[in-house]
Amino acid sequence: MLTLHDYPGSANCFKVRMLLSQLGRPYERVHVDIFAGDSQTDAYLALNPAGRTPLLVTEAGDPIPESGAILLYLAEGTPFLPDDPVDRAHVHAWMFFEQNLLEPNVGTARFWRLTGRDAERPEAFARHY
Ligand SMILES: N[C@@H](CCC(=O)N[C@@H](CS)C(=O)NCC(=O)O)C(=O)O
Repeated sequence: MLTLHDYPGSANCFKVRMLLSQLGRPYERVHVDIFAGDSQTDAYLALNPAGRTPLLVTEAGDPIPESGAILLYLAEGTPFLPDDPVDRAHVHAWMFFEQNLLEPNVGTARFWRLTGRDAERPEAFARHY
């Protein structure tokens, strides 16, 4: 079975959970408490040297870090990743846009709000361009 190493407040993890749900793929969810250091243990860093969530481990035991790489892996062979090169480029364009503009702004603010740390991070809620 697929295993998703996941932090609930993470927008990057949320994207992966959404696609798994859309695809109806069963998976085991492992809660990584990043504020308790779970993502910095030797065992976790052996799977993802960047020490970040999400991390997907395939049925064959291969670890895949980075939400975009995970989404592309899961979407392969499904209507979420079309074969036509232009259609596929549009999927990639949206994914780059999301990581460059949405994630650092909306995703980050969501993260600090959901983790109850928003008062410590006013810069995350300042106007961004
Ligand atoms: N580009 C990465 C970003 C991953 C990332 O920044 N994850 C955050 C949660 S949203 C994390 O695990 N932070 C823990 C830390 O920085 O120690 C992705 O899309 O997966």
